[in-house]
Formats: sequence, C-alpha cells, structure tokens
Amino acid sequence: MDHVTSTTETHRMQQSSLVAVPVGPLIIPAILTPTVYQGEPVSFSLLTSTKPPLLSLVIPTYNESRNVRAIVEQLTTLLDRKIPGNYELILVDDDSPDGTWEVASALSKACPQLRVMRRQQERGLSSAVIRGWQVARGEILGVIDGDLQHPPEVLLDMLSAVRNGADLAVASRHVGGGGVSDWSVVRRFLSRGAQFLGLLILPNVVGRVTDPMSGYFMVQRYAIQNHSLNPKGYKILLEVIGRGQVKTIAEVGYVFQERTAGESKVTWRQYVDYLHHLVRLRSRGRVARLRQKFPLKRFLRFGIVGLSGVFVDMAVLYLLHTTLGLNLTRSKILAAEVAIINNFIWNDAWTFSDVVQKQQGWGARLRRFLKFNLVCLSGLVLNVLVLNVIYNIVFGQRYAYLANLIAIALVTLWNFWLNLKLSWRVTKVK
Ligand SMILES: Nc1nc2c(ncn2[C@@H]2O[C@H](COP(=O)(O)OP(=O)(O)OP(=O)(O)O)[C@@H](O)[C@H]2O)c(=O)[nH]1
Ligand SMILES: [Mg+2]
Repeated sequence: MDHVTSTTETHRMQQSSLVAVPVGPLIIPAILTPTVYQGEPVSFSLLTSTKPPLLSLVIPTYNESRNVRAIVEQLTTLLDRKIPGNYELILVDDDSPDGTWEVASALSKACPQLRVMRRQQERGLSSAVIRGWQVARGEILGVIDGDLQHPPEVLLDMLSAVRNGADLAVASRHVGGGGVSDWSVVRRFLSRGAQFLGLLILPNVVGRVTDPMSGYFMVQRYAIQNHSLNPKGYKILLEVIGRGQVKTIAEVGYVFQERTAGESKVTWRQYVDYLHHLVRLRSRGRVARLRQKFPLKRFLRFGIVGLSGVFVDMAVLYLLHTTLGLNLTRSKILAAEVAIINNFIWNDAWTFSDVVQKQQGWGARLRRFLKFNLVCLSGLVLNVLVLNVIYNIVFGQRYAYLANLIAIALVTLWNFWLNLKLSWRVTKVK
C-alpha cells in the first residue's frame, strides 16, 4: 500500500515539474509571453539563472527511454564545458508508451538545464519541435534527435557559425566530413530520390542546402519568430527555410550514426507526408497573392446577388407581361431595370459595403448607380456577342443553352471586374 502511495506521489511530482504544452497556432514568439500557454505560465524555477540562455535545444522523442540518459549526459558534458549556464535542453515527448518523459523528468531533478514536456493531445516530430521552441527562452533555437544518431560535438561548430552571423546552421551529411555510417543501398536511394524530387517541386527551398533532409540544425530566433508555421511529417528544416526569413546559411559536415538502442519511427507515411509538405510549401504565398489579386469572397457575394436578380427579373416579367398584359419587349426592359436596381442595392449594402464606407453621400451613391447601369448594359451586349460566337463558330450551331451558360459565366466575371474597377473603385488619393 505504501509502495502504491509513493509511486502515485512520485508520478504527481513528476507531472507538476513538467513544462506546460503550448496550445493554439504554431508561432514562435519574439519574446516569451505567458499567453501562449494553457492555464498557468511556464515555470522557470528549475533553471539556475533567470537570465535567458543563449541556446535552447529541443530534443523530440518517442520511445527513446533507452537513449535519454546517454543523450542528456553527452549534451550537458559538452555544453557545460563550452557555454556553462547559458543553455537549456527541452525534451518534447509525445507521451511515449515506454515512459521516456518519466525517465527524462527524473533526470531533470539533478539537471536543472533539462526541461521536459509531455504532449498528450498532439503528435508528430515537426510540431513537437515547434512546441518546444515556443517555450524556449534562448535567442538561438536548435534541434537534435534523441536517439544518439546526431553526434553532439557538431553542435559547437553550428553554434559558432550562428554566433558569427549565420541565420541558420545545418548539420549536413553531404559536405566535407559528412556521411552516413551504414545505410543500405535502398535507404540511400530513397533519401537521394526524395532530395531530387524536392529540387523539382521546391527548388528555392530544397536547393539552398546540401542536406535538406537534415533534422539537426540551429536557427536564430529572429529568423522564424512571428511566422505561422505549418509543418507536416519529419522535415522541419524545410518549414524553417520555406517560411522563415533565412538569409545566410552555414553548413557543417557530420556522420549520421547507427542506432544502438530503440527503434526507428520512419515508415512510408513519412515519404507521403514529405511530398504533401513540399506541395503545401510550394503553394504558400501564391494562394495569398492570388487572393489579393482575385477577391474570391467578394466575387461569391456578387454571384449570389446576381442570382437574386434573375428571380426578380422573372417575377417582374411575369407580373408585367402575363398578369398585366404589357408587350414582351417593354416588360423585359422594365424587368431588367428592376433587377439592376435590386442588384445595385444588395451589392452596395453587402458585396462592397467596406468600399461604400469611404464613399458616403447620395451624390456618390448616384454615381455608383449610373456606372453600375452602364456596366450591366455593356454586359448585355457582350452576352449577346459571346453567345453568338460560341454557338455559331465554336459549337457549329449546336448546344445553344450550353453556349448561353458559358456566356453568362464570362459576362459575370466581366461585370464583376468592371464594377470592381469602376463603380466601387477605391481611390488611394483623396
Ligand atoms: N515527439 C516526437 N518525437 C518523435 C516522433 N517521431 C520521431 N520522433 C523522434 O525524432 C527523432 C528522429 O526520429 P527517428 O525515427 O529516429 O528518425 P530518423 O533518425 O530520421 O531515422 P532512423 O535513421 O531510421 O532512426 C528521434 O529522437 C525520435 O524519437 C514523434 O511523433 N513525436
Ligand atoms: Mg533516428
């Protein structure tokens, strides 16, 4: 019974010494703000000094209980010699079934530089690294595998490269002094194949380093702070280069060691994630630029208003022609004008409401209305023209309704664009 109580007590104490897991977007703050944490702010009482350390090194782990002690010992021995009291190690464990976080938490009692985060809600190597950096206090942020495959001495070369002005220092297997110890031909082929594919899909990012697959690097906080990161899979370095402000990159050779304990977590899933990540990074910025150029939300509203105009047009035509017996052409002209008025009111109040805020007054409204009428008239002429061209020339006098549908789609775009540029134009100069 006593034993049970003391085990529970140890567990509770270990839980309370853990670093709280940040929630929300994967954004690294410029300075540490408590708002990124769920509940209470992170406690730094475990650290010996209150001064922020120079280097924050994240160690992502999953089922590495057999490696944890050795990696922490190797890192502290090395860094205590070089930058004593000026670094922190942040081990981010995804609630490993082998209790990696518990082993690490126990170690942190005797090693105040070691902080341990146990994630229970999120999974994945890349997001683990970012969550670790989010609680980091150092100006230089780094990452190293927790399985002893990354030789720790290389950290010192990377550190001096970054301190000498590089925004990013990458440990590379493909520069002088680098290599892989005992990889099979298949693994070498897959690794190089992935790099080649990356060069094709994302040359501006992948082509900037000799080893884009490296998971061992250091980056200046300023280069990635306040950028919304959105990684997928294992390749966190691509995310840093792709979304950060990385101007100068240094590379340091290293030999990727063989695993001696624990198991690799690499599966085919990582290759699929890698491809997905490349495509996502490729489209970054472009989507935003496209949105800026083409205001999709406005266009959708414009389309909905246009559709409402069709119903108004039909209803008025029915009322004038069928119910009141007015001649068809006159009824149609009146119906079209009522629809135009309907569309104008809705576009003014909804589609372009933000622009209207800057163009108040009845005079301005009347000018917008007249321009809208003109644009609609030009649209009508264009509609007839396009319909004739498509029906007679493109389709060889067939598919009249399909031709009309295409004409309507084109004219809607035309109307939208002209109205955007003319009727609801925003002028920067007063
Ligand atoms: N927190 C966290 N860490 C992970 C996850 N997957 C892998 N890791 C850790 O990330 C590091 C690299 O993972 P490995 O599976 O060794 O991948 P690798 O070194 O590229 O490949 P191998 O040579 O096959 O070992 C190790 O420290 C893992 O424990 C994960 O989902 N979450
Ligand atoms: Mg490994």
